[in-house]
This record gives sequence, C-alpha cells and structure tokens, in this order.
Amino acid sequence: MKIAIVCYPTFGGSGVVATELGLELSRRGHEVHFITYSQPVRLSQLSPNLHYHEVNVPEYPLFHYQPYELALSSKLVDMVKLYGIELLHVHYAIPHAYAAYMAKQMLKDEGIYVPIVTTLHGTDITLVGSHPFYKPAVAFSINKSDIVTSVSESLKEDTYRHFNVHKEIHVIPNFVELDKNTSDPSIGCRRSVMATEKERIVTHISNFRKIKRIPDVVRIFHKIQQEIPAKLMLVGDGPEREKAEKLCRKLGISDKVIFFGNSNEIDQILSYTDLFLLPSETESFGLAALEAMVWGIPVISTNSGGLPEVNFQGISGYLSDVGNVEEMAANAIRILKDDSVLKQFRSNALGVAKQFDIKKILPLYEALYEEALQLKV
Ligand code: GMT
Repeated sequence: MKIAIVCYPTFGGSGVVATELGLELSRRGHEVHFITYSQPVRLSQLSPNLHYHEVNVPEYPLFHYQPYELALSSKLVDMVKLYGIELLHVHYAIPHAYAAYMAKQMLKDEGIYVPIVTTLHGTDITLVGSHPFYKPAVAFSINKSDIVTSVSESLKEDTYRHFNVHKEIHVIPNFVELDKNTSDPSIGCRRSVMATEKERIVTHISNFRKIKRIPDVVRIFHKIQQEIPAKLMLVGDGPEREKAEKLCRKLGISDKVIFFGNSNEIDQILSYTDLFLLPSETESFGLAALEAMVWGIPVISTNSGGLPEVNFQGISGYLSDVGNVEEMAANAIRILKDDSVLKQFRSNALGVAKQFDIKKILPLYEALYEEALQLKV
C-alpha cells in the first residue's frame, strides 16, 4: 500500500508514534511518504519505500500568519498525484485532519479517491482542540475523516465529551519496538557520568510543558533523595525548564539533578534508570512511560487520562491523584529502597510493555487501512 503520513516532526509523542509507525510499515513492504515541514527527528535513513517531502510555506509580507494548512493540502494533492498515494494517515487533528479533508476534496474533483485516517493523540482534543477558536473546525474534520482512531479509551471518551463527534472511534494504543529498545546501549554516556554505584537513578522525560507538572517531578525527587541516595535525570526541554532549575537551587538539590535538554542518548539514560516519574496533569496515553517500561523501569505516575491503561497499579508502578506529591514519593521510596521489590517491579514493567509490542499493534492499523480503501466516498 502507498501511504502518506502527516505529523509534527518534532520531539512530541504524536510525531514519535507517527514516525515509528511509518518505519515499521515500510519494513513490512508498504511505501511510506512522510509529508511535513521538516524531517521527523526519528527518521534518520530514507530508503526506496521510505520518503520525506517537505512542506514549504513561502513568506509573504501581506500574511500576518503563514497559511500552513493551505500549503500542506496543496502538497498532499501534488504527492498523491505524483506517487499514486492511496491513503492519507494524519496524526494530530489540528490542522492535519482539516488539510487532509481539503486535499481529498480537491482530488475528488479530478476523479481521484483518497481516504483519510485520522489519529487523535491528546492535546489536539483535551487542550488545544477544545478551544472555541478551533472547536468547530476540529469537530468537522474528525467527522469528515473516513476512519478515526484514538490512542486510548480515555481519549475516545474525551473526544465524545468535548466535541459533537458522531464518527466511530477505534482505540489503537501506542506501541513500542521491543527488539530495538532492549538492544545493547554500550555506545554513548556511561552510568558513572550520572551517578555513583550506590545511587538510584530516577528519570523524567518530556517537553517540559505546564501539563507535565515539572515542579512535582522535582518535589517528588527531593523527598526520595532524603531517604535514599539518588540522582534525577531530566531529559527534554520546554517552557518549564527554567522554573525547574530555580526550584532545584531553592531545595538545595542542584548537585543531584542533571538537565540533559533534548538528548540523543535517551536509550542510554533509560538503560541505567531505576524509576520513571510522570506526574502529569493529564496524558491521553503516556508514551514516555511505556518507552521506559520497555527497559524494565517501574513508573510513578498520576492516574489521570489514559495513564491507567498503560501503568498498572501495584504491578508496573503506582498511580496517584494529580498533585499528590507525598504519596508519589512514598511509593517511589517503597520501590527503590529494596532490591528485591525493585527487581519484581522491573520484571512486571517489562511484562506490561510487551503487551504494546509494535508487532501486535501495527496489524490493527493495517486492517483499518484496508477498511478505508473499501469505503470510496
Ligand atoms: O505530551 C505531549 O505534550 C506531546 C503530545 C503530542 O501530541 O506530541 O503527546 C500526546 O500524544 C502522545 C502520543 O500518542 C501520548 O502518549 C501523550 O500522552 C499525549 N500527551 C498528552 O495527552 C498530554
């Protein structure tokens, strides 16, 4: 099948899911075309059935805002015609589902049918998409998609609650590539750079937005290190980073916290990690937690959104109410203070992660692609 994938190419979870999906589809013999404004971060090697087409938005002095949707829909039309693309799979509703709908209509006028699969990821529904300025267009483009998927049951419910959506929503959870992530990470930074032999390593990875509750990450760690020798690895960058640095200084733990920024050594860092923290306000799924669990890392998270669908209470870690720093720290200490408890949680976390193996999840997308191709509307 010839598939176009539209996504945000940056470090966010939706872009990661879209890229990993495209890579695996290409390995399974599909021809995949990424269409976005820059090459997705995890897309390093192109091949005969893996293409990248850049969307350019020319600057024009009249425009206060550059019309990206227009450029994207035109690019989609061109690429469908040039490569005979059969299906558009767009990740993140805004503005991708909208641009795909316009492209589909333009192509229809020329007698070309191309169905749209839209995958909802989270903030496109729960945060940005629900804003009154976007809401009607988001609802419209979801309803006009041929197939709609969401990454969790929780996100599916949120979509029906926030929007006047009458389309069936298929839940396909996020996935991980087990073989790749558990391979030997011997190249790159060493454990000794991060912590001493006696110290546990606690890690948080995100885009440091408010929704991630970075101050809670720091406060949980502050309590952990009062009981157990430990270091905190903060990976990623975003608006809350400076605040976190200040809080570390205020709490007197700056020497125990390493800020990596947008690191390329995530696998190395995770391979040395003992515990992952994700105290988010909400997560539609929490891909970062799943990517940690592949390394056999237990997770301390909140219980909001789709997190209970990936982090299982008392098995792969613990879940608490948003903001309950005391309880999250106590649970973290319970896991970290005893080698045998940690070992059990490690093995459980890997066991849960195996349920989300890309090899199990990808055929669910392929089945929906086949269904979309039959629709011809
Ligand atoms: O978490 C973010 O802020 C990034 C965002 C994105 O769209 O790139 O992530 C969302 O999609 C991920 C992949 O499906 C999910 O695992 C994340 O939970 C979700 N984030 C939120 O719902 C806050």
